[in-house]
Amino acid sequence: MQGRPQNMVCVGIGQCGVQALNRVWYTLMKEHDLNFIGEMMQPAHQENTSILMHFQEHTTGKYTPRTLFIDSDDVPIEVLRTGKMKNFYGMHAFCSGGSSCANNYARGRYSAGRNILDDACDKYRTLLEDCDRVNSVLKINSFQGGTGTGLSNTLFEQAPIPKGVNSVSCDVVPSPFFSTATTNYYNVLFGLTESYIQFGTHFIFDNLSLYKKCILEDIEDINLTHINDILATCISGISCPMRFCGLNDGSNNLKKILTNLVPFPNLRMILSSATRFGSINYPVDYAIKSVELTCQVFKNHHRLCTPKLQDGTYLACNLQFRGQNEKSVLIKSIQRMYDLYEPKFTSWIPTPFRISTSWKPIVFSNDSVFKGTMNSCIMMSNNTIVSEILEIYGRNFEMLLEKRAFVHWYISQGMEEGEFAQCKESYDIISKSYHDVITGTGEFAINE
Ligand SMILES: Nc1nc2c(ncn2[C@@H]2O[C@H](COP(=O)(O)OP(=O)(O)OP(=O)(O)O)[C@@H](O)[C@H]2O)c(=O)[nH]1
Ligand SMILES: [Mg+2]
Repeated sequence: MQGRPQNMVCVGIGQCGVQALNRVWYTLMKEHDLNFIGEMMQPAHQENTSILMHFQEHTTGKYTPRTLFIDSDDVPIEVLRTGKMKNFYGMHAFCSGGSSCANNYARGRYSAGRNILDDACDKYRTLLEDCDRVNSVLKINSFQGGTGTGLSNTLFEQAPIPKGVNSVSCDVVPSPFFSTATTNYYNVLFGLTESYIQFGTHFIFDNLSLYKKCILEDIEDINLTHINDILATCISGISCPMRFCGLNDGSNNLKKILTNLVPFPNLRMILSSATRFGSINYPVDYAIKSVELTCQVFKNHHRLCTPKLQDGTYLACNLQFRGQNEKSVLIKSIQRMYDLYEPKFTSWIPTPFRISTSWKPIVFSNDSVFKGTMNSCIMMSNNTIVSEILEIYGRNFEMLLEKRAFVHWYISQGMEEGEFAQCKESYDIISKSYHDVITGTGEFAINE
């Protein structure tokens, strides 16, 4: 990284957002060789200013994360406030209230969430002001509870992302086949439609796929920390090519990655797949051939979100190689993968691949079951198969709404009934964009 370093601010909202972001910081701490009080362990080894992307440097020589953890419920925040990382974060990194939003978007937007909104806005604005050159805002939340959806939407409405700043929303969405709450489908539609206006790109994950990925990595007694470690690797990986650039990749920046992934403004949901986290059964120093790595990441079972990518059409694809990989071989690897698997790519984007490399292999904190590997690959792709889950969410929302099931809980927190229909209308526009690109109709019609 050259010149003035660019800064990224990370915000976790709701229990899922808070816990997943915590694991992201474990990863970043390890990547930048910091200890639990934010001191660099071997300063001589830190050869550039890349650390300033995620950390603020103090005259004492310590580094504090540019981050904010927000939850209307005090419990997940209290765990961090009193835990191992308490001195790492500092007290201004936390914002919590007295009660959860009980899986109700309206509580996050209009009632319980409001109690901590001012504090959250102030702390978020201060974070931005403390940046030397803010380049991006990244938020993590689940689209299932009331805080991650309702409070998140209000926060970024009150304190919008500054103009020109990249915005990435990392969303844990409900699996279409397994749900942890009956009101999920209201929350996901309300959360997504507003967040779509506020954030430029949405990276979509779901816990069922992450769970299956843990099984594939031979993890036993899988829990949320394992799932969050996989999430954390992918999320911290978004800024990795900028912090640990590959050969000839000095000009890597987030804008380039996002620009290449989003061909039309409404098609901005990104699906990820990843391979090789280094579970117990693999020797840590075993590097597999780049061609094998590239082929693996295109297989359905390495995806981190429910839709099967091979059933859809890829619009664009960013392959991020980490660790020991040689760029000249990577291009041949993609060609080989193409010949073997023939993934469907749209014909009207002639060069759909973007490769980014990072010399830093993926690492995990010492307490993780994952051990890291010599080389790995994360694929971020824009694929029309997203329409499959969008349709399921839309249908489930309609089914609930037809009977007005659970609606009274939302109304009792200050929501107007008309907001349900408005939300569905906005949602249908997003959903239709994906449908149109598949069928070649609407604004994507070729011969209209
Ligand atoms: N990946 C992951 N998912 C989580 C975690 N904690 C909760 N979830 C999932 O997130 C969904 C519920 O969202 P939460 O984040 O708990 O909800 P919230 O935003 O706190 O909202 P309220 O609790 O309703 O105020 C459920 O599907 C959980 O399984 C976590 O640490 N990691
Ligand atoms: Mg909660």
